[in-house]
Amino acid sequence: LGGGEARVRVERMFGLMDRFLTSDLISLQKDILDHVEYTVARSRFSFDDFEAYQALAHSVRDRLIERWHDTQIHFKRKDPKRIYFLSLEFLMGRSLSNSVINLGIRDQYGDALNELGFEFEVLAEQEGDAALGNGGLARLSACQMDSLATLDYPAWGYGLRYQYGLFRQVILDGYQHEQPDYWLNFGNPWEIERVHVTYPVKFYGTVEDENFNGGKRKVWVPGETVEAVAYDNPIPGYGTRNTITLRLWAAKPSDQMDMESYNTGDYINAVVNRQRAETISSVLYPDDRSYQGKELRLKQQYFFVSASLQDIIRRFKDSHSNFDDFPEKVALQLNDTHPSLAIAEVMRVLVDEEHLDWNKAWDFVCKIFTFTTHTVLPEGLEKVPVDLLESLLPRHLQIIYDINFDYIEELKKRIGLDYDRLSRMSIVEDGAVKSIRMANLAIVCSHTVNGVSRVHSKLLKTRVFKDFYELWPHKFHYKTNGVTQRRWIVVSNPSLSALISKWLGTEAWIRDVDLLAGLQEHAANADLHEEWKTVRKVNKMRLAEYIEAMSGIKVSVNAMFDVQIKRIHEYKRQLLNILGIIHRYDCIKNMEKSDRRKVVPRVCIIGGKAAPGYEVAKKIIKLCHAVAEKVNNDPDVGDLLKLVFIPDYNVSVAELVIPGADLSQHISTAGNEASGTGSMKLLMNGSLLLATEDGSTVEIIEEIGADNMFLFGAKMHEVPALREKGSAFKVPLQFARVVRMVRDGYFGFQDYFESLCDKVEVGNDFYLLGYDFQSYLEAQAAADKTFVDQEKWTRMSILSTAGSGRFSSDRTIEEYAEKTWGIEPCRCPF
Ligand code: B1N
Repeated sequence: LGGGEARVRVERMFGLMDRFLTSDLISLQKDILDHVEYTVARSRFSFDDFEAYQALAHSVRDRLIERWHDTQIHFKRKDPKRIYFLSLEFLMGRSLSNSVINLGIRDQYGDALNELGFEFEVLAEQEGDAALGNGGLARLSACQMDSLATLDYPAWGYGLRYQYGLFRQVILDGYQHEQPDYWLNFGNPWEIERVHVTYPVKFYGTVEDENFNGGKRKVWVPGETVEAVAYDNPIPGYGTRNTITLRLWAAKPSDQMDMESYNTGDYINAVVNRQRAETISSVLYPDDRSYQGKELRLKQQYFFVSASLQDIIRRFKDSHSNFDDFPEKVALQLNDTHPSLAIAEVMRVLVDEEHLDWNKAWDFVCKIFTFTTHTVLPEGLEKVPVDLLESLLPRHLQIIYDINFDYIEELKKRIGLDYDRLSRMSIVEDGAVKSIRMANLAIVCSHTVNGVSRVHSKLLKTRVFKDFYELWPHKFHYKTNGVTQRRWIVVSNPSLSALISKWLGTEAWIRDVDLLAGLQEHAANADLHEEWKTVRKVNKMRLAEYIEAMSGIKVSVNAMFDVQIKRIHEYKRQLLNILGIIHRYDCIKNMEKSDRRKVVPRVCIIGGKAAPGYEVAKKIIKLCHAVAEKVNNDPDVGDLLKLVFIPDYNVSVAELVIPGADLSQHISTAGNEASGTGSMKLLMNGSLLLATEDGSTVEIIEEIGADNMFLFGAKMHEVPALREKGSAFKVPLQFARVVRMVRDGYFGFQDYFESLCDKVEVGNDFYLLGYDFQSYLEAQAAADKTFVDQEKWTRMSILSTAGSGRFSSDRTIEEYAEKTWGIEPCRCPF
């Protein structure tokens, strides 16, 4: 084109593009209806709630995309140091409400829909959860993405786009059954498929020597190639234009796959075989503890790590002609050990493909990796069998061996020939099954190792990673977890949110959560008390409706709603809760009728999934149902006690349950919960905590005071000795009695529960239910007593919210940014 013609075209284009989508009533309505017609392809005169939701979601997505483009262009122009957050799990839940709130157009959408005859809340209910994770670790990643966006950090999240998220829990006759969560069935408006952002990921094959520059070098000749396709999920910040990327990878067959079979003419089989590639990203492993050394899991780990690193290095090379600035521009965060193959992969790419000198590459690795561990138990740490790694990733195994060799030589210089210690600290474990200790690899190669709460970090230093701490004390830190107040107050509890803003006189706490402390001065104000109680009651009514719709059980909102919601684990002690409920039931049954008036009515709510192969956890679920069956149908009990199991606990169920909880239980055996984040969400929402001094509860106590909650149980330092003692301490009679009731078949299913009862018998009671039972009952009694005094309860509730500021993921992320990653905000101009 001639110069003039080109200019006219460009001007014409800019003329058309020089506007952003506006969010006035008419524009929103027009956009929604356009999406009904052109995206969902329904007539604008005839569409249902789900179709309306889809259209609404697409109109929000358009607005997200604008900001997201601007942010990416801004990042590119500024070229700041970037943080890449690698995690195998993200538990995002729903996106609609969160997005419009962060974009600041929730009310506009509400009004626009009302005029069209729809209610925002009703349409929001149409959305399914994105459940690409198991529990706390995965939801933490999601909260941290929200904070990274809100605080304007140049961040990318990388993970896997599983086709099947965490299984759906269905309860039949009180037993858990698992059903696949094929969440993409109805499309996903919150992602953008990037058909052109694909990378080949290679597996298997051999390592060969190749002549190079007069010497030899190693080259990996892979045996199988799979294609990774990017799906981008824009993550909007609140009160900022910044919208960052969560990039999830899906596996697709590669054109390079099975060329051999095509050549030999076996066309049909070759096509069928191609489909196998997709299994890599097909399903999330539903077990959040035990590591089974399965090939598919390892393939998932390498698949997402390899694709992410190709993407990261490509982005770096786009604006840099050599690697000199690599550590100044790139920070790689390992969310637990799951992505730690990234270490070997960076070495391989830099040395084998970019031909950097080994020592230089190693120097980079040591500067860019940071590692956060979420585990307490040494047996929870991942170990990959060498045979498996050798067959799947032969070059990576060699690299890990080479790293280990250099490291052990260095170690010998530092600590001498203490072979026991050397072997404990080695990355390679020589045992019956020779394996790679992924945590050791991550610690050796990361410049910072973070725990997720102060006591967790202490356990890491004194027990789990003691040897490493003594060698490199400077590496060990902690960043106490946090949760985002945007989702956990503003989205899930709008009436509390409005109340807080009213009494603080500002909405600024939504970005600056420390301002919540301002509620303290009103904690005794009678007007606030009234409003606080009203909000809480309305939330309880909403929860009561849900309970009735789901289980047919009618509950009274005047009762105390006592909630325990989290994955089912022995160490989290849902069993202690159930045995406590049996005791309460037993007391009601045995008391004089006239005394029953004094009982504080309770609705005990338990929710959570058991890993499909975790028999004990599944028995706990069944026991809960068996006890509920008896208690809920006993006319002697009536409204004094109800037990409800909420099936299929997930993020959106949490959003409903948490605002309605009066009391919440966080009762793990001290020293077992690395942090715990559910407690923080409940605390923010004004629930009182009944808890052991474990994980982050210890820090919650510092913020709100021990007298503002109900604490009980053995302390962390007492637990090891108590376990040693075994049968030497006395178990209270009430405990023996409730266990006997279960054992004797009082709730039926005698044979089935026998092994569960064995687990808490004297001498066998690893999680110390018997030891803690007495003080547990006392804490429960204290909660009852306080509940009767509604003024005191309400004050404590207000002080819980007021004291929750420290547990925002904004604080966590700021600490990571400043102290661990060395990154700075990069705010997109409005
Ligand atoms: O991570 C949370 C903590 O608040 C919890 O205390 C902790 O239990 C949890 C393997 C895990 N630790 N380890 C896992 C998840 C998935 C998996 O495949 C382990 N999750 C935790 C956030 O720090």
